[in-house]
Amino acid sequence: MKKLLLLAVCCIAISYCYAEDGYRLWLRYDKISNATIRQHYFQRLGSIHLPGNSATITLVKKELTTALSGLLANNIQFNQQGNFIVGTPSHIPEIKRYINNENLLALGSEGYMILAKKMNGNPHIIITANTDVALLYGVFNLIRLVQTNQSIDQLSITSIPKYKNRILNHWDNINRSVERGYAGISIWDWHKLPDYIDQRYIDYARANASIGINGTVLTNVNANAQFLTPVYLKKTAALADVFRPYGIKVYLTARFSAPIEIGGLKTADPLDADVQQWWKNKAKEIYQYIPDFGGFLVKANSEGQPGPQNYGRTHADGANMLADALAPFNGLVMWRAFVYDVRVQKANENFDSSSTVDHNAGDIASNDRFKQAYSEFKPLDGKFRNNVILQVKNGPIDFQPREPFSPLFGAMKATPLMMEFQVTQEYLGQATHLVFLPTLYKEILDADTYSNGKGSFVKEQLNGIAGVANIGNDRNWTGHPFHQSNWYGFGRLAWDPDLSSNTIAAEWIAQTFSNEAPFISTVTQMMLSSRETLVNYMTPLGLHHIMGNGHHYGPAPWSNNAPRADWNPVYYHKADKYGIGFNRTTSGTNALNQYAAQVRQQWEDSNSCSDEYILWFHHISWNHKMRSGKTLWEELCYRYNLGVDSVKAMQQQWNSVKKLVDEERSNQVTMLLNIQLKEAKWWRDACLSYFSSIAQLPIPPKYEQPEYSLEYYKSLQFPFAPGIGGHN
Ligand code: GCW
Repeated sequence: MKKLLLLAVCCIAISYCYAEDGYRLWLRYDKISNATIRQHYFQRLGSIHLPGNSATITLVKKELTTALSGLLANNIQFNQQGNFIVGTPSHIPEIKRYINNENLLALGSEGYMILAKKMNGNPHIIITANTDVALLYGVFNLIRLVQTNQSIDQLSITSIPKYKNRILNHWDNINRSVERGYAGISIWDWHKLPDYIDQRYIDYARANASIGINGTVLTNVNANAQFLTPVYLKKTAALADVFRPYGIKVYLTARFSAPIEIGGLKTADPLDADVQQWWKNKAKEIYQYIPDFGGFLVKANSEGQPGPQNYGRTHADGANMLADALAPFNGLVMWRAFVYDVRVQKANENFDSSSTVDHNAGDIASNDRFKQAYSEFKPLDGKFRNNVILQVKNGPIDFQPREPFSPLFGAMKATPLMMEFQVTQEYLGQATHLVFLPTLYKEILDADTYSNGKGSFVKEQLNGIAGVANIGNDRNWTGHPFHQSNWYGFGRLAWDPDLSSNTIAAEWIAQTFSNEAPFISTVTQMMLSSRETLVNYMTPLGLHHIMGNGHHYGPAPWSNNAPRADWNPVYYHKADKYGIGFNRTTSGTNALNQYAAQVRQQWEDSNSCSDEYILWFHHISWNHKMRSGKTLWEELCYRYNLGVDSVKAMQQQWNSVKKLVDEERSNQVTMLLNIQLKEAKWWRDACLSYFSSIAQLPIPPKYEQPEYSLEYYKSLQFPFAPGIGGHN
């Protein structure tokens, strides 16, 4: 009996250890099944020369040991004769005999080279760089090549990040809730910090370093001034200590009214000498705790957050005050351009109407939130200190499934810009929809602003990229196993925006699931088409912002009772008996005028504007002839149904290959795809029922008809949907 019990315990323990719970992300180092391949890698990589003893070199050694001994199932050795050489030229001066000095200098502080070279007649693999952190990046690249079974015999890689700032933004609150987070609570356990260092912090840093992310904003942009008090600075310092050897800097969000809330001042006016001094002292204090503190991210005068406009000052006044405080320590201010009219905001009960509002937003008169960011920031171009970077969301409204690029890209010629993407899927199915976001990111990065003639791509106008994280304390970090690919893809594109979505998907699949070719090709197809599929069943043809109010979960195109007009779906689709869409041409709000002439031309005529953007810019009749020859109404019905059918196709694809992966994740994805199909139908049926009632046109009988009445869809309530903010 005892023996049996022991056996049972062992079995449970073994199955627990080997269950694929997703915690390892893409850093899975299981034995490569093919012995010949293993042997080949072992000959090249099994004996390593890795001099140095910095904290980072110690990590490099540990990562190489875990990765290679796992993948190659053999004992790795470190010795000076090793034919796998990892080191900076200062550690290994011999490297300079093989690599030209100019090429080495061009690597800067983060770039690296991986080369297969004959040294003294023998084949060697060399990873070199100018800093230890860059060596770590190179080592992760090499590990990826092994994980994905690539040949390493002819390696000649030079990799330098395109952007200096590659940063995750956590919208994590002090009570561990995560605004727009769908993967559990925050991984930052503020209560137990600074004394308790969760293993997650280390694995978080490893994962980020493996894809080149070099900064993290720990706290929500809807900020809490408490994070700037000594108690919390000590906690942040403990995290900074963990992240430092991985090349990751920490940043905090700065609440603009902190001088009042924690400093005892009467004002937070950026031109007030006491306020300026308060921030200078605060910066000095922060750098005593965290000598390499990255700086502040600020949301000001947006959605109820305080800011310089409360005192009749401009965004530049506010940003420059913080920049001056951080400048002596080389800190950066990332000032967000996600703003919309305070005058409208006065109608919102959450807004502090006692504050003085005197701001010059320019032509918001025609009442189009699309125009707000440009109207406020364009006049300030060139007025920011050089340690300020403007962080602009990818589109003019708010992380919708499809948006045109923000007109600020290309327009701010004298101000450094940073892209803000959302990795968390606030508007893209939240916790349960499989959507691969790199295709969305690339659509924006590759868009041509024509700001300096043809070929002025968005990606060429950036100094950094930020991604709103989708990470929580769920065992697998992101909830949906496929949402890991968006964290991964975000990091890879922040390093190299020229990578293709296909490459990113395929390498992620191989590292995360399986190297089997049929699995990779089928799942790559699922991922690459997933975003267009979602656009079709949620917001086809340029519809936007038609989701439920507050929680943003599910469809609510009928919704019209929010305290601000521009929080209501009806404001965005403007459906009426005649037609649908937002006229942003010269006969409408003229938002198109914020773009360069060539971009404007591309979209200003409803007969030539592409289907993707047509309802972003035009209010057109239900009978409008689309490119396909269908009427707009027919096209809308077709797209919604295409979206649903495409989810069914994804299910079939998954079913055809799921046996090639572990049961645990295979079942999770199957269940999630079932939810996705259910919700895709919900979106289709609710939206088409509603638009059909406005257009007074029936859904063609060839399509599946809505399962429930419009009243039923309208009646659905989700008071406990996850991710709602306001608990900061
Ligand atoms: O999309 C909206 C979100 C808010 C968020 C805001 C922002 C952090 O619904 O939750 O607040 O954007 O980006 O500031």
